[in-house]
Formats: sequence, structure tokens, C-alpha cells
Amino acid sequence: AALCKQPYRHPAAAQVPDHLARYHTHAVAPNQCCSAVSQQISAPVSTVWSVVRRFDNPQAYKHFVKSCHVIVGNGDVGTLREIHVISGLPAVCSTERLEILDDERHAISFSVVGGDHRLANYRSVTTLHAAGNGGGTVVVESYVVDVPQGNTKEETCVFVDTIVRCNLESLAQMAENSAT
Ligand code: A9S
Repeated sequence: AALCKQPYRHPAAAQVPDHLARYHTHAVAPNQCCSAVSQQISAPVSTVWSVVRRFDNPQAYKHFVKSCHVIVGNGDVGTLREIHVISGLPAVCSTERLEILDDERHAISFSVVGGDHRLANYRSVTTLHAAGNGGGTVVVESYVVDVPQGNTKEETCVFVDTIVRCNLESLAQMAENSAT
């Protein structure tokens, strides 16, 4: 438990360049779990960023999102959105706050502040950087979340990793098929 309180970076986020490392270093409480997923995309950072930075339009690539309404704000830090999700998930809606929008470093973060679902205190950070081999983008998304009553850390991470991986695969498809 003492170890869990230390700032933690998941191995999948170890590959990020120095200027992004702090974004993927999370404080993790004993009742929380933390993980990260990375995705290679054959499209320029600018193309991928133009999709990812739109806090008002997550449904562009997140297929679990049925609709999204901005409650307050105009896309700056502090903006609140409410998303409704497709059926078949143990969730109805989620209220989310934009925590970081860094257009220079290509980092965005939101936290879950309410809603009808089981992922209390979810917070994620998504960063983009150019792939070393030229042309492409590496997306890294890390998160911290409370482990729900009746679940283990492992189960929680498997569930969330699956959603995040789906989102990033869909993002890759979108960016790779776009003209720019
Ligand atoms: O939206 C994201 O970027 C990531 C996740 C893990 C979203 C999870 C979710 O929106 C559901 C897909 C509805 C699943 C929330 C907040 C709770 C869920 O149970």
C-alpha cells in the first residue's frame, strides 16, 4: 500500500519523451488502479491532434459515446461535458471536466466528476508525439480510477484498458483514412 502512494508511471508510458513524462506520472491511492495503453498511428501528429483536442466531440472516435453536450465552458480547461453512452455497457452517462489542454506539447486530460456508471474518480491523460521512424504518431493514454466495490484491480484495468484500446484503434483508423 505504501508503494501505491508513490507517483507511478506504467511501463506503456515509459516510452514518452521527457517533455511528456510528468503527464503520465500519477498519484495512485491504495483503492485505485492505474494503467496505460499506447497506439502507433500512420498519420502526422497535427492530424491526430486535431481530432483528440476536441473535448466537445469525443464521439468522433469513441464509439461508446452516443452523444455529448457541453454543460459549461468553451473548450478551455474547466469545460464540463456530459456524455451518454450506447447500450450494453454498465453505464448511462458521465460528466467530465477538461483538466489539461496543451496545444504545444499535445497533451489532453479529463476527469470524471459525476454520472451513472462505476468508474468513480476516473482521470486520463492522452499525449501525442512523433514516432522515431518519421511521419507517424505515437499516442499514449494513461489513467487512474477507483476500483469499484466487488471488483479487483486486475478486473478494473482489463475493463478500462479494453475501452481505451478500442478508442485508440478507432482514432488510428480515422486519422489514417483522412486526407491530411
Ligand atoms: O472515455 C474515455 O476516454 C475512457 C473511458 C474508460 C470511458 C469510460 C466510460 O465512459 C464508459 C465507456 C461509459 C464505461 C465511463 C466513464 C464508464 C464506463 O463504465
